[in-house]
Amino acid sequence: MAIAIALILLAGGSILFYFLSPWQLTPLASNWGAIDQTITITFLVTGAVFLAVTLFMVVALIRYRDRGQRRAHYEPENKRLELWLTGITTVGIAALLAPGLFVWGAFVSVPDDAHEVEVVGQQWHWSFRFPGEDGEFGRARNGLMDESNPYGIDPGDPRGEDDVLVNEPHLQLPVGRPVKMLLRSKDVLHNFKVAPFRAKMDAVPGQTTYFWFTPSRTGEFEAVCAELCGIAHFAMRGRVEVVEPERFDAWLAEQPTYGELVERGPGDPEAGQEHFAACVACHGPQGGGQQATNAPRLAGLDADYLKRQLRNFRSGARGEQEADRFGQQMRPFAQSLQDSQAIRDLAAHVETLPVEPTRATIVGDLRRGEVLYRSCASCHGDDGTGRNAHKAPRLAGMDDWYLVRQLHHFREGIRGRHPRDVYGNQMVDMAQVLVDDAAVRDVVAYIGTLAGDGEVLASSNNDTEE
Ligand code: HEC
Ligand code: HEC
Ligand SMILES: [Cu+2]
Repeated sequence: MAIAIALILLAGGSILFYFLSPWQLTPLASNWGAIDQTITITFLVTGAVFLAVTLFMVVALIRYRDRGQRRAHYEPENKRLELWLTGITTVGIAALLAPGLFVWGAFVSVPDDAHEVEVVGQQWHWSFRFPGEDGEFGRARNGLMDESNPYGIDPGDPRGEDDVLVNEPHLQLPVGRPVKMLLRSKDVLHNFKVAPFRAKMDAVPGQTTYFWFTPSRTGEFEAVCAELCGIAHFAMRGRVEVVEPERFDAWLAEQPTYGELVERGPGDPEAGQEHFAACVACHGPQGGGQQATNAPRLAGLDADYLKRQLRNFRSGARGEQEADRFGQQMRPFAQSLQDSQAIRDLAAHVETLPVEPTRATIVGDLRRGEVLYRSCASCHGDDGTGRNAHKAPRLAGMDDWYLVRQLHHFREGIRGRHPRDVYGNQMVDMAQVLVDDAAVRDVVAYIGTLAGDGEVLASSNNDTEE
């Protein structure tokens, strides 16, 4: 009897929870109301079956409970009952799946007036490409990808020349215009998903998959990677901003084309050296870092990362918060740089600076640090030299006091929480792995033993004993 009551409570509670729970679908922002209908049908069918099975168990428990003299009757075959059950199950499954097939058909039947966007997934971020003025994408192949050609665009294909590249996980789309999303992956399975659009699809290496939708209202929506298996897909956040068509056109015109990027090339280190004169007071003569001015080593940072930090400091995506005292000191110097040419030149100069060993100031448990560092290595590299493809900077050879400060800032959201700081956002998630101050010290002490060229430095002032 107790079990019968528990089952009734379970069934009633589940239904109440369905209606009263705060976790409902986000408001729809696309044309795919039909997906919501299929979700409702799924809930209705599975809910009805759940209720029927649970209530049948309750009835059986009460009606056939042990009353002394009764014996169970064994009945292995019952044609009528089996016919009934098979029939009802068939109808139920068909009701569950058939509407979905129609919706799926519509989901991949792209209307003729749709414009195109390519979504490129990689561990662990998104980038986007528009076909440019000719309305056609240039050929692209994963085999052609390298640091200077992250999309793998074929330089021999003239259609690629005007392709517009958005090399950050922030996409704008015009409201009310159907868009075909073409998905590619550089490495493993990813899944591009924007919940309010009710749209998602796997990106498969070596294939192009697609779906379409029409954004139905303006606003900012979070894009996530809905791939569960694998490492760190949860850190693949992006934003899709749906705007009025005029704003979209202006934004698109600001993005560089493939041809422009090829022409622009890297910065000029000699021009950069002149700009660098303004930085040495704090960052040291060779950009080696100075603890007295709280300014970290810059030598060893790759140009891409350095440029991004300077742009973030300029725009306030980094160093804006009041609690970020040191970031605030840095901001005016980033703002004093004239233009993006100055930033490119500076970055090119910093790449020429020598990387010398820093002095260890942090003591920690190296063995624990090594274990903790395993989850960092997938992005920052086993030897801590950083991986440009993952946008993860060099850590080996960087000032340990600075690394500790950054990890605290990431953990507390003082760095990386700004919506435009997309890669910093990733580190806010990753820094939660370091559960306390000791964990931060341990992992930084371990990073201190990485020479950055694959070798391990002898460490004298770190205690390996527990
Ligand atoms: C007044 C001192 C000061 C001057 C001058 C200065 N910086 Fe900084 N800079 C800092 C401080 C302090 C930080 C650390 C910010 C933090 O802890 O988040 C920093 C951080 C940085 C970073 C981030 C490094 C990283 O690993 O993320 C870069 C890049 C940088 N500075 C570049 C420059 C350049 C280029 C110049 C010259 C145009 C310059 N700085 C001038 C104080 C200064
Ligand atoms: C999913 C990839 C990923 C993982 C895993 C990861 N990081 Fe990062 N990390 C990044 C990226 C990307 C940045 C650059 C953020 C930016 O551009 O502002 C970064 C930046 C940092 C910085 C700032 C460096 C500087 O010069 O300011 C530190 C320190 C850092 N990571 C430490 C760690 C540690 C320690 C771990 C392991 C607990 C870790 N990261 C795991 C991607 C990752
Ligand atoms: Cu992913």
